[in-house]
Amino acid sequence: MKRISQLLHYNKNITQILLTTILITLAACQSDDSAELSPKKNITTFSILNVKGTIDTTNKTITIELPENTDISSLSPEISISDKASVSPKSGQAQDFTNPIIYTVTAEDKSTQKYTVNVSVKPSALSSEKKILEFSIMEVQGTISESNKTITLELPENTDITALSPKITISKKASITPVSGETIDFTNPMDYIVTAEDGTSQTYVITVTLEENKNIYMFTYNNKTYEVVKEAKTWEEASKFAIDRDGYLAEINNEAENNALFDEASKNAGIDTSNTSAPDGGGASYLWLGGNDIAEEGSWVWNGNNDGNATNFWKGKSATNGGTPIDNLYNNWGNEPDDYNSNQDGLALALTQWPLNSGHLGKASQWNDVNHTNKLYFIIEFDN
Ligand SMILES: [Ca+2]
Ligand SMILES: [Ca+2]
Ligand SMILES: [Ca+2]
Repeated sequence: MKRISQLLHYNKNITQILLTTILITLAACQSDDSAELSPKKNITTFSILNVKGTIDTTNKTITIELPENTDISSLSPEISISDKASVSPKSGQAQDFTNPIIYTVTAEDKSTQKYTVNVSVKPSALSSEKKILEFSIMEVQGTISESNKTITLELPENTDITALSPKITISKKASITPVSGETIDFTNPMDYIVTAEDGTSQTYVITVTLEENKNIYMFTYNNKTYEVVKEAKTWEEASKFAIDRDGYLAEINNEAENNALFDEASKNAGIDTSNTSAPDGGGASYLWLGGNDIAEEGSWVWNGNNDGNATNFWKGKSATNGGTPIDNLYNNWGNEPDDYNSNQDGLALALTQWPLNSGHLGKASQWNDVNHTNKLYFIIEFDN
């Protein structure tokens, strides 16, 4: 009997142990079920155009700065999140990031976490470019030396250098003073200042020169400068041309000067005599000198700068017809002047005899009065 009761007691203990085991196991099973659903809901990486965002895990914000000039109105981020979580909007889905966007991560256990994503664009740096890229005047391109910061231009010889309007191209976002198109006096080299967007500046020096006139033959005699101008002009036009060059039509004061000018003009100046002939001077070739009797017939004056302030050197027609020098001043008229057809008022130095075929009226190096509206080459004299 005692053995039976012992056995029963034993059985009761086993039953208790079994029950306890089952309960524990059940409880354990229950707690294992809830542990399987993950609460994790982090964004672990967030990048746009390969630029990684900075994730603030405390404030749940993400900031990204994209390269300057990036269009942020439609960008597709690459997003990594916690295992078993999901994110909305999805990774790879294009968004307009003009304003902050909220991304919601949902954990496996359905709990959620919001992240605010702020995208900004790097401000474009201020340009330091300050170059003159092109500089032209009247379609002539200047030669730019970037190392010396100089620009040189050579313009046609008759250009008025005192009022020119350059066309200028400069670096983007830069400015220039004086501005393109402004009328400038280039008599002296001119400073142009280019200022970059960032405020730095540099100065270019522009030098404008005029082409040499290939029609001018220059020589010196007795320490004075002369020019033979191989452009056919009336006496007045020739005088104006001489004045514009700060000279005057040559005034011959003695035989040596006459010989020197004739020699240079006939031997060295390269004149094609057929281009400077006077029909009313026997068809011969001539060069204008500074004398005329325009103001008063028969009153010959040296007035090479045509200012009316003249030196009277001859009165009347040829010597054989009663003409006389004034104050013993030099002349080389020969048989002239004759005021042929009553309209010969300009003094010309003959390069050939006249008339051209016979020469019975005059010879090369002598003077003749011819119509002052003839178009002839001329000689300029300069006071040094
Ligand atoms: Ca002289
Ligand atoms: Ca005359
Ligand atoms: Ca004559």
